[in-house]
Amino acid sequence: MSKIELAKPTRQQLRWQDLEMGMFCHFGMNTFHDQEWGDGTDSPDSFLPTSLDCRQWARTAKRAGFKYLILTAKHHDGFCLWPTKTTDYSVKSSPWKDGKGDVVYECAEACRQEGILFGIYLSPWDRHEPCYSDEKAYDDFYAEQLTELLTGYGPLVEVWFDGAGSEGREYNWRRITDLVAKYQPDAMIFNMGRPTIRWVGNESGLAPYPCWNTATEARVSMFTNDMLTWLPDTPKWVPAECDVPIRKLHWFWHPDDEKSLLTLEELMNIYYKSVGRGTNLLLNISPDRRGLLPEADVERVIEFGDEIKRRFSKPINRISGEGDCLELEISEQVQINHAILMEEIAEGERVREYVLEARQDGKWVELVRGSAIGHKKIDCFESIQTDRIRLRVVESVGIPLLRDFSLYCVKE
Ligand code: FUL
Repeated sequence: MSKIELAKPTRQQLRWQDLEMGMFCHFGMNTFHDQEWGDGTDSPDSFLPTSLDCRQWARTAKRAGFKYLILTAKHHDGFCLWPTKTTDYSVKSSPWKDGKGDVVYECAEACRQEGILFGIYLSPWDRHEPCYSDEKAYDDFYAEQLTELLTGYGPLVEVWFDGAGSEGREYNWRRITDLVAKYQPDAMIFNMGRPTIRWVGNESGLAPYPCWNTATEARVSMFTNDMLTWLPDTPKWVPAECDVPIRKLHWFWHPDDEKSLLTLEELMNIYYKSVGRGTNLLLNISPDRRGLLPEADVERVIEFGDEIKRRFSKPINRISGEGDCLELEISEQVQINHAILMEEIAEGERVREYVLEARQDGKWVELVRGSAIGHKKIDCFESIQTDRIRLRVVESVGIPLLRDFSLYCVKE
């Protein structure tokens, strides 16, 4: 039999995929100006959170079941949340803590104390920095900023490179991603240069189905022709991350904006279509002008975390195993309406098509037919009474290896 060459994740990608849920925090100059994309002219004088508490951000993230938090160290306006040596346009020039504060440090520390992982977003597009128009000079500037962040704040789980505003611009991606590999070899690289994880393609938090870990989008979704020449460096295994703000279309905090808060139902729909389709979910919750996550958002996101737990923390039964057919027997007749499937992805994504069936009146009844399983697939179907259910893999590459096959009965 010929050996099967399947794409496989790295140890770091495996760890990251197991995290499943991250919290994004957009905070900075925009927070104080009721805007999403500052043009880089707002005065540092306006950066004055009155009671900033990163512990509250990290505590909320942890309480709601998030395993990592990513902070916008610098957004497109160029204002830096850490006292960088590269520019005066930072917290150093603000009245907050008399210019002696460091939001990145406080946030990294808070995450460590709460036991969640920390990552950073550093916008390549910089609307403030005068040297931005000089590609070579700005590459140096950006590399220095990135090095400060990669070396000064402990282990990072992810570095988020945003493509917005950079259409047509050529950065030295090899140099940039080499820095991440050198200083933070365990960090995921989001979507640029030599990405190890990819953008799902929308900001609604919704993955298509199937969403294969080996999709080729990451190799073609870049912004310049030059970057295309780097794309062969993209590994074959590139899992997707779904990002979405908890307040519709708003990444930064805005006054009187509670009406745009997503409902619990909308969040659950996002969960089923992101984590439930094998991707990570990165949900944005923005601190307000106090430097705190607003009470309404905190309440909603905790409700969200609790609802996930309510639905999926107590399986009726579960097994793991290998082969084309895995059967779960239950000692009595029960109602079920959900199944969770997880492949042992360390050995590649093997299942290509499957059917879930339940035994009823001596016959097997089809409940769901699917293609990808990958890290996780959550299937929801009409409630059925049964004591036997099976997963039949119709098509696979190599022997299917299931890490988890579990059943649930979710009550309204
Ligand atoms: C986009 C940005 O332009 C938004 O402001 C936000 O940062 C989002 C996550 O990515 O591309």
